[in-house]
Amino acid sequence: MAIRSRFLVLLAVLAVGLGARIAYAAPADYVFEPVSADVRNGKDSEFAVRLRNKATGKPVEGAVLFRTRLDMSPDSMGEMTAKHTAMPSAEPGIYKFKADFTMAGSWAFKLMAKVPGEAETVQGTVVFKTK
Ligand SMILES: [Cu+2]
Repeated sequence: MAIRSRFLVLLAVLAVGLGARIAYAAPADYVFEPVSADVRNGKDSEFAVRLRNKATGKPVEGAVLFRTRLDMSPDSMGEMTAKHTAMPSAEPGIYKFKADFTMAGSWAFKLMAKVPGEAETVQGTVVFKTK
C-alpha cells in the first residue's frame, strides 16, 4: 500500500512537471514591439516590429505574419484603416512594412503570426504614433 501511494505521488510530480513544460512554450511567450514607436505621417511611410521570445529575450526569425490590420482604434477610430505592405528585412527578428497613413495620431498594428516551433498562432498588437 505504501509503495502504491509513493508511485501515485511520483506520477503526480511528473504530471505537474509536464504541465509546466507545456505552459512554457506558449504563444504568450512571444511579444511584438515597435522598433520605433514614432512614425512619419503620410504615404510610403516605413515602420517595423520586432518579434521577441520573452523567455530567452532573443529576436525570433522566420515568423510568417498574416491578417495584418492598421487602424486608429487607440484614438477611438477603429474603422479608420491604412493600406500597408510587407517589405524585406535583413535584420533577424525584425519585420518591416510601409503604409499610407492618412492622419496624425495613434495607430494600432494588429497581426497574427506563425512562429517556427510554436504550434499555436501568436497574436500581437503594436501601437505607433504618426506625426
Ligand atoms: Cu483617424
